[in-house]
Amino acid sequence: MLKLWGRATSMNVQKVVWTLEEIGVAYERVDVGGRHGALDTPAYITLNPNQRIPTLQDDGVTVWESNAVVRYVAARYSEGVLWDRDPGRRAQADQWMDWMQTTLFPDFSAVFFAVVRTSPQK
Ligand SMILES: N[C@@H](CCC(=O)N[C@@H](CS)C(=O)NCC(=O)O)C(=O)O
Repeated sequence: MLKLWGRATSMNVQKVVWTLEEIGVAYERVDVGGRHGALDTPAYITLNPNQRIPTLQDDGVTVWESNAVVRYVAARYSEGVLWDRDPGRRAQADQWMDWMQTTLFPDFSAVFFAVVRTSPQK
């Protein structure tokens, strides 16, 4: 069965979970990262040398980097639905995924950590 490594509170894990649930493919999620730790174990580093989540294992294939994982799952299990056969239409999804990761997120994360993850006293 497909195995997804990463705590449920991670937005990068959540985007993979969302994709898997939309497709309806069976998977097992393993809590690692955050308070669960384990990202610095030799076994996990073998899977993902970045020591980050998510990481996906599927039938001999290991994929890390959340957008790559989403694309892999869509291509493998949802061809013609989430994985559009038309490259032009697929590029529309790709551009927003990559925009979020590379353009929006760096600015958004500064605000998020300052406002949501920092105590009011600080
Ligand atoms: N660009 C990477 C970012 C991965 C990332 O930074 N993941 C965070 C969680 S959102 C992480 O691993 N944090 C360490 C931890 O949870 O312990 C991706 O999209 O997969």
